[in-house]
Amino acid sequence: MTTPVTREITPFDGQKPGTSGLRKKTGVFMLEGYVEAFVQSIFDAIEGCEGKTFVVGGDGRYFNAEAIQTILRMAAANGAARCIVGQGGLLSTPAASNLIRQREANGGLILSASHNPGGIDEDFGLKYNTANGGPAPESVTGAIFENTKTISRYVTLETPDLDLSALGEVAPGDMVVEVVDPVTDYAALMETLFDFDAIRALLAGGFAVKFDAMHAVTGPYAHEILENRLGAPKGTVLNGTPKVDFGKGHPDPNPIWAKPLVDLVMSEDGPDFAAASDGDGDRNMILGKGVYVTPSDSLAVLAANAHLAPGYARGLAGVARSMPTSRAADRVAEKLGIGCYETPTGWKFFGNLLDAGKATLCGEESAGTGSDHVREKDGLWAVLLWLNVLAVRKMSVADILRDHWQTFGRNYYSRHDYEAVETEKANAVVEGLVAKLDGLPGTGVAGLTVEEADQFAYLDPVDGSVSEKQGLRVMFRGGSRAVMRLSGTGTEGATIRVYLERYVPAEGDLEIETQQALAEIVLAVEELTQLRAITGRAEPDVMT
Ligand code: VG1
Ligand code: CO
Repeated sequence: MTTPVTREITPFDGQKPGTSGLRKKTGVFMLEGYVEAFVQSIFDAIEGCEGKTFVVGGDGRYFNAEAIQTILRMAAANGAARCIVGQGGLLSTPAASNLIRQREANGGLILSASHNPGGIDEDFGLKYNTANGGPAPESVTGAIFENTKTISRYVTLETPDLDLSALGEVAPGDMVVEVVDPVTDYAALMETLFDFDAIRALLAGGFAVKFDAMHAVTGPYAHEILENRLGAPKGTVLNGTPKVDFGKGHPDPNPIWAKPLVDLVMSEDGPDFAAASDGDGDRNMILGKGVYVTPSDSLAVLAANAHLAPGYARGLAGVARSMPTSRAADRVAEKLGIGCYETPTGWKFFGNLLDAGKATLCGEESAGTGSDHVREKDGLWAVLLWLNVLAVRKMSVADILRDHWQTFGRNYYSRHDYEAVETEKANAVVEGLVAKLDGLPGTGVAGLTVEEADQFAYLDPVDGSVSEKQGLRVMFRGGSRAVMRLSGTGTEGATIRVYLERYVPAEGDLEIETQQALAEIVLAVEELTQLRAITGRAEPDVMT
């Protein structure tokens, strides 16, 4: 039946979008009516679907295929004109962002819980992106959440599942579903930004590369771009076939979850360059022979070298980073004489800066880097920009890093995560520090002196909107800093993130082991927050 039917429904608690859309245990998303309640709340928040075009796709995790069918039926019943869907329901987050922009769609629904594990007992997620290709801003996610509290009906069709395995158009009701190759348009965009000939020559000269797709969505993209178009040998892409459970791993490109790749580059005969991406393809980890590049350093190095790639040859308008990201990029922006912006965590805050032409490159300490080519962070894009820079500078990754530090100084940096902490305890840690902030400036902690302490609030320079309570900052004399905030992407208890940074100028010691360089700040954080005492955790679960 292609006549829309209206079904009654009662609201679900907690359908509140977090840092990047709604994330819950897969079993929660599978509750009868759960996806429907959230999707109808989205459609109502954007004033309906009549005549609109949406891009729909996901990272291929468990329940991706079923949720897409639900969304397509509802979009058709709500009057949408067209949905552009990746073949097999697959689209990386940056590729979805690109399609929204290229096809001038009204928005997109992206199914992903990103770096969180997938499977029936793991995590699922859904987020809405607006017409600029970027994650919906807080005004929209707020309206969606308000709708979820009172939703009483949804509209759908009673049609069988569509076959999304073949390219072409199908029509459930009056809406056209266009199944597209998920890779083609994205790969074409990459060719406009980078010097593929130079990268091809680098690879042909024996420069060895490994890319770990972590059994997630970037596999097909990396096979096509790195192996087919750039001529890297077969086997360059590891774990390149997307699996619904990501091979039971955490598709999180960091030294913990991508340890085999890190071990490989640290070995005698390891590759010259290696990288990994996450579940939905928007994150990246960069490694060189013998070195791990922190995401904060990666942003700074890319900002300093982007002009070497054709797409950025005109130079950068500005650089933006999330507040917890190290201030290494700020030093580059200062030297280049370009704008520098500090935003709250989450890519949605970069959208206005990119749209207004204020920032060209953006980055987050959580392995996210991107540019104004789309409105999401982009894992493979970062890999290609690095390769382009390496092809032009003809230096090793380690030498490029060393050269960078010798020019700008080094921002030693690490993030310590305490995961699945009981919510009450996590709140007690945060509230304890909040209560102290005002009295901290001028006091001594674990041998350091506090210069400033505050709760970060962001005034968007483009639309004037204000976002408060975006993390606690303690700045120490000499340029060190500790930041603390609670994660907005977890699905179990609370995750406390502690971000540690220490600046050493170019003439100082640039070769200290990172955790050792930050040890004093760790002690200061404990003295200030009693985090480990309150949570009973002796160690962080993850250090990146
Ligand atoms: C985390 C990261 C943040 C990132 C977000 C979404 O958020 O810290 O930098 O933008 O994940 O990335 P939180 O609130 O857990 O710290 V992804 O690749 O999960 O879409
Ligand atoms: Co992601």
